[in-house]
Amino acid sequence: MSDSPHLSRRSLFRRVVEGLAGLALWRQAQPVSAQSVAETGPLTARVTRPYDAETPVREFTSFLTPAHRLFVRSHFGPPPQEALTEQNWKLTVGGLVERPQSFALKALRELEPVTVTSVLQCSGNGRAFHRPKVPGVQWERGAVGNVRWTGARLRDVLEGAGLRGHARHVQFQGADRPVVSSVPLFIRSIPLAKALHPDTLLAYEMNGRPLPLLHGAPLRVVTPGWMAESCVKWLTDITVRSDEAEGYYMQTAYRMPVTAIHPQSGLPGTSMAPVEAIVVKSVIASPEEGARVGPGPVTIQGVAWSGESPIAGVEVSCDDGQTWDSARLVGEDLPYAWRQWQFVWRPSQSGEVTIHCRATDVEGQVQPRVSPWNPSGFMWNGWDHVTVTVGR
Ligand SMILES: Nc1nc2c(c(=O)[nH]1)N[C@H]1C(S)=C(S)[C@@H](COP(=O)(O)O)O[C@H]1N2
Ligand SMILES: [Mo]
Repeated sequence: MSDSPHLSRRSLFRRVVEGLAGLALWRQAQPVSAQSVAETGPLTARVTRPYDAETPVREFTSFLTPAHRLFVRSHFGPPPQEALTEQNWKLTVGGLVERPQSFALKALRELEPVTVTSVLQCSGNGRAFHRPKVPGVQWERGAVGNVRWTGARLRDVLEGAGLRGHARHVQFQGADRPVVSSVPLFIRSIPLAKALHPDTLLAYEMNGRPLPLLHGAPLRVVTPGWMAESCVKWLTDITVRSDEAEGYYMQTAYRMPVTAIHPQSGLPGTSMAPVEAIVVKSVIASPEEGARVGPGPVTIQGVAWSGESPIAGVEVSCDDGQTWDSARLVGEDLPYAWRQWQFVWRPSQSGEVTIHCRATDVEGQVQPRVSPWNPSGFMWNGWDHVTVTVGR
């Protein structure tokens, strides 16, 4: 494919350009100059320290999201570089295993490599659209991307260490640390079934190149089809446990009410479950909000995804959801990846028009007009829309 020798000149050039852009982003991501990324970078910054930034949706006209265009999110920012060098970094596997062990990156690269293309999406993507408003990073539509990950199977590492009988959850910790030591570490766990799934990876590459620092170099967890909070970056410790990880980031944060709740009712007695699978969702990448289009045919395009379930269809409405037309699903169709779609619209009148889209997956889940409200503003998947002006 892109590694074919016939393309080598062009792809080499592209790699150099992307590499430089990545390097610039990586350098600017150091706390001192995060501000300049906010002003000049290809992403829209939401928080500058640590650097949290989302992808402008016009980038979602391509199947893969390049590393330097992928949204960036972390609680404390990347660890110091020294912690991640070849000499200093290692992965430790312990807890309920027969043979606790540690790995250099080279040893992990010697295990059978697996490549999986999957959506990475922050649970807070779309938080800005919940009403009443919810505090937290005000992500709009771009805290998501589609990436080709390569790494070792987590299962191969766990089986190599030998699971003990009461192993039920697998806990992850990275090398990043809060500025103040009283703040809890970002520690997460996933149930054993997901950890042993052959598509769950310890990834060292994205889109065919080593992970950049901002995205978790040298190693991160990738749980295809699940929300990005399980995808722990700068991974250093795997601990097999009989129960879920303790601490704020597993027991308090990233949990959702199991039943719908009313914003005023509060939470007493509501049972809360960890966010896991991604829910069905689509966005319009083109035309952009506020664009002038037509008056001839207009190609509306975007992407749709639904965690562990394939997309069955995407529909478009130009009359506020009264009538819907089916879009055409195009491009690559891979499990866990997003699906591109297109619809050729022939506007019947000029002036302002709001275009909506909604996706359905093969399980029959349909993107709702508005997502259920929840106190952390997670998992927004309401119909997407852009308002355009038809005419000259
Ligand atoms: N070590 C570590 N891993 C982490 C986080 C973090 O703060 N520390 N943040 C998580 C969250 S909230 C998200 S949305 C994703 C973002 O991944 P990205 O920056 O590669 O897009 O990383 C996850 N992994
Ligand atoms: Mo997130």
